[in-house]
Amino acid sequence: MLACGGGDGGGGGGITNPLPGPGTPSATGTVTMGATSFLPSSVSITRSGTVTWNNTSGVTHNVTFAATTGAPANIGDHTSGSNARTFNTSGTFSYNCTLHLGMAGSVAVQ
Ligand SMILES: [Cu+2]
Repeated sequence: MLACGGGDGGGGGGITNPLPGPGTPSATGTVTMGATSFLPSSVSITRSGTVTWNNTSGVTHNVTFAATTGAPANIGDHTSGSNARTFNTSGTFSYNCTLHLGMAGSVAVQ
């Protein structure tokens, strides 16, 4: 649950908002699939925006959405490469990798 605060180590994955106003969603988001986690675990995008999941881990993962309404198609098992999904419905869509317990994230669509 806890997603903010410390523990931001390595990789230069810090989020910098070029525009004033923290939490301003952008049209696109990028999530890196690590060995057992999604980084960042939550992203915010505007409606009709796109999130791309990059699997750079060499580990087989999937993206399985909890919601069946409003969420885009799940991303099946894969070991490398990038997959993008467009979100046309507002709301917060949580997802997980069914292969790794506790590997979960969410997409907030505004
Ligand atoms: Cu996984």
